[in-house]
Amino acid sequence: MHKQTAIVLVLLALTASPLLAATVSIPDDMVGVLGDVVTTPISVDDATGYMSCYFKIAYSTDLLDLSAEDVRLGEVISGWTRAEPNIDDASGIAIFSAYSTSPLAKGSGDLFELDFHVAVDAPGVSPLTFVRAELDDDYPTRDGGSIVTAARPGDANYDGWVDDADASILGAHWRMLDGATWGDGDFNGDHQVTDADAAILAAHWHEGTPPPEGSVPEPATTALLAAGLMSLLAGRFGSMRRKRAAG
Ligand SMILES: [Ca+2]
Ligand SMILES: [Ca+2]
Repeated sequence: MHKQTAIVLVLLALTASPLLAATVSIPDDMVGVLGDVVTTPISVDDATGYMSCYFKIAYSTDLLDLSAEDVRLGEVISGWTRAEPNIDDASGIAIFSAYSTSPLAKGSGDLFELDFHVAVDAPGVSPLTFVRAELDDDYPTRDGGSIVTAARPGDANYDGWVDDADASILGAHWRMLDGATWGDGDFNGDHQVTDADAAILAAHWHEGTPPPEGSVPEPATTALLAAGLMSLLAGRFGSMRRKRAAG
């Protein structure tokens, strides 16, 4: 093949190929506290030039509840018109969309934010997946095989029971000051494992349902760890009191 012919063929192929598709995504592995709200962003890497978006997502209604007013426009499309969401509470399907009369000048960030209400007393895991996603007439790449875990405060290992196993996890990540997750012992979502998280764990000590026989720890270990946790907290609050008294 002549070099010129090859170049022409490559140019033709490039002209015929569609623009690189945008990617829409749901964060991986979110944790919602029982009885609380877990806000789920639906983000896009680049929706520049688009004038509408449409989403259909699936979730478990055993764990998560969503109403029309819980579907909010994200900052990327804050000026758009939101169509009334269609939420099927029986099957756990939510359909929502928005549109504008002018194309997006810049389009990276959150398109929507969904405020899921987590069940009060049903620890477990819900899938959260895209069934369909459209930007105008395009089908963006979908990055969202996500799950939402409904967890009891302090339950770092998600077994539905707050005990020394969770205290050990928290202890192992003690003073982790960056990038901490729920599974490390960060129960207040500040990405750090500190006394604030230890206080949450202590406040929910032995809440939930103990795991089946055989995985229950030795009482002595439990008492020892609980005592350690309490003295740690007492030390912390004691020093705060001393500082106040001194000042
Ligand atoms: Ca646990
Ligand atoms: Ca924390």
